[in-house]
Amino acid sequence: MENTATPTHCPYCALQCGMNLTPSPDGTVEVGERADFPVNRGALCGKGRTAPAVLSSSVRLTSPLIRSEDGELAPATWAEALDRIAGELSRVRAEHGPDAVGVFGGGGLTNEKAYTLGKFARVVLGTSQIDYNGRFCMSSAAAAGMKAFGLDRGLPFPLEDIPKSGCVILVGSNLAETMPPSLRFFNELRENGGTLIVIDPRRTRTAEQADLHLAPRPGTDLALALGMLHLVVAEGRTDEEYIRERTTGWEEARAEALAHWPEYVERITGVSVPELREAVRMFCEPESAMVLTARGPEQQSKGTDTVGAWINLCLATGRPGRPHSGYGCLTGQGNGQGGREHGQKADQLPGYRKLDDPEARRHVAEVWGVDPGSLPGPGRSAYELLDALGTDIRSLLLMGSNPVVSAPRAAHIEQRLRSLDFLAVCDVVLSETAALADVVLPVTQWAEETGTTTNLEGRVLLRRRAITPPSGVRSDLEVMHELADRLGVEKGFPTDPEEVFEELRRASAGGAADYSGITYRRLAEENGVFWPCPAEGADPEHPGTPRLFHDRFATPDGRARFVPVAHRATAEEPDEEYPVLLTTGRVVSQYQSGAQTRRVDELNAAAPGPFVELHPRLAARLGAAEGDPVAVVSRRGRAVAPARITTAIRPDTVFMPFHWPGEGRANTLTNPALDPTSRMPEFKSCAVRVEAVRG
Ligand SMILES: Nc1nc2c(c(=O)[nH]1)N[C@H]1C(S)=C(S)[C@@H](COP(=O)(O)OP(=O)(O)OC[C@H]3O[C@@H](n4cnc5c(=O)[nH]c(N)nc54)[C@H](O)[C@@H]3O)O[C@H]1N2
Ligand SMILES: Nc1nc2c(c(=O)[nH]1)N[C@H]1C(S)=C(S)[C@@H](COP(=O)(O)OP(=O)(O)OC[C@H]3O[C@@H](n4cnc5c(=O)[nH]c(N)nc54)[C@H](O)[C@@H]3O)O[C@H]1N2
Ligand code: SF4
Ligand SMILES: [Mo]
Repeated sequence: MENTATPTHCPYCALQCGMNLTPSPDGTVEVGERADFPVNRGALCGKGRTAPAVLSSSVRLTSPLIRSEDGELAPATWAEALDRIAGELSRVRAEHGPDAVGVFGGGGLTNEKAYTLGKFARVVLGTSQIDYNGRFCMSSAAAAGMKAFGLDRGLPFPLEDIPKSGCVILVGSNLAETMPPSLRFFNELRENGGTLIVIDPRRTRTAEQADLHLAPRPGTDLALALGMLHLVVAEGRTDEEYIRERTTGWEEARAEALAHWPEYVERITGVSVPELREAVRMFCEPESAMVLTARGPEQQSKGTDTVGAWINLCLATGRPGRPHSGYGCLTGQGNGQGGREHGQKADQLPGYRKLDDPEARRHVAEVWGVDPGSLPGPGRSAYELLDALGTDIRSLLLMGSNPVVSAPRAAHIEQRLRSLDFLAVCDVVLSETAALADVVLPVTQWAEETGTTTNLEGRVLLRRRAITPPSGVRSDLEVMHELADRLGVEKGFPTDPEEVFEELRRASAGGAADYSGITYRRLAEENGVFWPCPAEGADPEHPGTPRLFHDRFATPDGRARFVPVAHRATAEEPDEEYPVLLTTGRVVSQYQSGAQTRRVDELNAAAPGPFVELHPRLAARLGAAEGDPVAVVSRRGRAVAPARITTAIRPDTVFMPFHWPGEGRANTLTNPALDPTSRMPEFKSCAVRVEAVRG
């Protein structure tokens, strides 16, 4: 097996591009084109192409580390490290109760790992205090999708439907940088005569592809969507028959939209009435049209309502459930979709079941062989959990996230992590968060282990082991098996991913995200299967569900629900002291907290460090030239990075990527104000002051 090409998938983003991996005799791994996977047809971005560099990197962890008496992390044996973790977690639990032990997961973990982590927290630790970084990612879109459609699957259709649509509105997605191979679908859309509208405060590489680019002030997408809906009503462009047959709640939503006059919306957003009218015309005239949102409108303290407003626009014009039409969210992390379905979320059980639903508890408890009454209730959301570290949560087990760089108000979260009695981190490198741990466990990576992920289309995929891991590392599943064993639970934590998946199938059966008809064999043969895929006897096998909502929505009455929403301000509006808006995001050559991609020379050469993107007018006022260090100051802290001066950004806004720790850490500045429904922090806008740095 281990010297021929193995078909597998990229470790990074939610496209989950297919690739072939071939180990070379010199110990490196070659990435080959895998044309049979329809999402990327062989194309890869620079991150995917260079991903093997992290497998053999000199900074790869290959031995457990334990913090010694003198405060340094020193190599230790696996037995010492596991004993230490089990001992500390038991001690904290005995002294302070099970909820004093916290667990933090990640949307990059495979389905098998995410499932096992949720089960480990509830069955072995008995804690309610588990959540994960997906809360920082697409939780607002998930909450809005659940409200409107009764189901949250990022895209309700495959990406290949995009080129057949008449118009696509991309709201706050810079996919030319965040999912480069997906740009092909949008190029084909335009070749076919469809149009692309991009809504982003910056003229990004994605916006440059658009037929129409609207550049609202950060945090005002809710008003923008309401203004468009107002015009749809005023211009008689609603689909009355669809509204009558397939939806409920229109009257209230309509009334809210009518209260948002285009002129009022222009004042809030900075998008002119003629631009709004043009967007409405482009969206409404074709037979089919889509709205796709990403982090821009979602990472706001009103993200759920904002996505709700875009869904209302789609419903009023009769889009969801029709061919090449509807609303979708572009999920971000490698397993951002599957990672939110199988129980690492604070309020959730596998199969997208609710932890407070008695029937769900009964079903899952039976699969787990425990008493339903023994399962804890819902816990805190990610930011709230991190904020409680060192107070009532005394110890934390963390797997698949680097919050020292990626959490909002990061200096405070760093200090919370430092105040813990005990921190254990599983990672492949010594991330900034792992560097604070009492015990660090080195784990296997994507190419060294098998597992499934679910991409942004809801397509469940098989990632295959292609190479032998270095000696000294173990898989996350082995870690949980060993810890469960030491904590008195000998059964139920297998180390073989297929065995975990077989149990996940049963646990998810009958749930919204039903994987029971999916097997490793099918995934290998069919190149992925879309959920829901219930087991309907062996023959015929359920084909999976690439497209949702054709006949009915997943609500009790089968109708989609309009949600009445009204515009509101961001949690922190600019004032005299902090007159500028900061927004944050990504660049093409770094991934997330950078823990992995900052180890790759080629990527560092392309994106060496943080920067502050600002308009020439703002730069002139500061007297800052290109490359000069500028300080960005918010109520939470100060960050310094070189100026990058461009007319591509609004003069009232600055932008920073969040991939780096240290002086230029964007999250030193960000505001942890939470959306009341999704508990998503407001990464996309806070008030700042920009200062020149002299000398
Ligand atoms: N290269 C790279 N690719 C990635 C990742 C990465 O870190 N690096 N991460 C992956 C993950 S987990 C995710 S979640 C996705 C994220 O993918 P995207 O959502 O595309 O990424 P972002 O850069 O966070 O935000 C997108 C755009 O939102 C704009 N924006 C900022 N504020 C607002 C606003 O108020 N309204 C609107 N409409 N737009 C706004 C920003 O200017 C930015 O261009 O990318 C995935 N792919
Ligand atoms: N300002 C600002 N902040 C943001 C955002 C933003 O737009 N602006 N976006 C937010 C979003 S959308 C996201 S998704 C988060 C992401 O931010 P993080 O949660 O920090 O995500 P990563 O940097 O991917 O961290 C993953 C960590 O797990 C490790 N790892 C990788 N694979 C495995 C594995 O299989 N097992 C284990 N145990 N470890 C593994 C990696 O080495 C890395 O240290 O950041 C959020 N933070
Ligand atoms: S687009 Fe995403 S999945 Fe594809 S190669 Fe790049 S990082 Fe990997
Ligand atoms: Mo994300």
